[in-house]
Amino acid sequence: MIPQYTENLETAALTIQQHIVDEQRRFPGATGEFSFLLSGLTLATKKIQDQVRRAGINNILGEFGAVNVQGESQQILDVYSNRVMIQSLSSRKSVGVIASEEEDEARFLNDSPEAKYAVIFDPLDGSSNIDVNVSVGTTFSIVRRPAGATDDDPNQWVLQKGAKQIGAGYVVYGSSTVMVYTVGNGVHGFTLDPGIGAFVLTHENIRMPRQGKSYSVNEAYFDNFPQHYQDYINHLRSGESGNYRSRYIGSMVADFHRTLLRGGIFIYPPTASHASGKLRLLYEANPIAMIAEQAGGFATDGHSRILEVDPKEVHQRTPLVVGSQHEMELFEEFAGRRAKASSV
Ligand code: P6P
Repeated sequence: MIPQYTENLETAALTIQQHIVDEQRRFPGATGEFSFLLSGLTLATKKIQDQVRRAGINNILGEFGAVNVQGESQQILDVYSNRVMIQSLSSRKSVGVIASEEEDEARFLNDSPEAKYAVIFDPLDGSSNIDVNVSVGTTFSIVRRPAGATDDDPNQWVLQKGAKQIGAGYVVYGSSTVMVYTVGNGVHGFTLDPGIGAFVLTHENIRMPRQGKSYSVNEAYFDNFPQHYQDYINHLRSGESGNYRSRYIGSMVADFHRTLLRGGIFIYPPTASHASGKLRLLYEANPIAMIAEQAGGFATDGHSRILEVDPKEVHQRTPLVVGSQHEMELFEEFAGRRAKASSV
């Protein structure tokens, strides 16, 4: 019996622009500027995916020949993606401030009176994987200009707890290009339809399964993990909580997207080379944490809820433990055992 291909015309035709307009209605007094902001992000990521998909053809692979503020060698696509994000957001007068993994500091983008949002993003996370055709991603976080913010310090706009985000999301450039976003009303996924050049609704109201079947961590650093991380991972390996398998792509957005859809846990612990974790709080952990919680999961830095961490600087790093309720509750138990052990 050949399964009949049945296109669900209703959802396939619902574009992200239409969805955003519907969601916009949740913001009292919003005048369409938030929708226009989000459309800037969808436009930018369509341009980025166009280059990512042709990276080996259009001679855009490899190193740019500069080092970013993180001390990491910038890939040509990092620089391109950053420019595209800034260019798209520059035409959104509601965006007053941007911060980017590829920019040394947060900066003002528009000084228009309508400027009320800051957008914080990693234009191309995992870009070193592109040369070997592994999925990469873009992450973004949107916050409102806080009351009392002055017009001379962009950090006042961006250094806010993740709980203050009014929107967050990512695009994973994988076997297909999928944008996942939330504005606090559930999590929704859209797949780019190359035929019409639009993101169309394919994953409405995503819910993270209560328990998954995989854990995701770079086991090469296992011996450097804090003890309770090692004990937790050994427990998952033991089969006592189920037959877990290990899945690790080395591209946070891809590893998290699998965790969001299938459940399980993604962990980037403190390591010898990154004692505070490798991932950045503002534009990697925070958007991922908002998505996870909106989908019924949870995210911590190993001790505290990610969305309650008070940022001190734009490129601040953090450990990240994010996943399904079951795996996260189990991790808390192991963290608690460590806390008890260290207090004796
Ligand atoms: P490691 C990619 O470089 C990245 O920032 C994340 O996307 C990914 O989760 C992590 O680093 C991988 O780091 O140390 O496992 O190679």
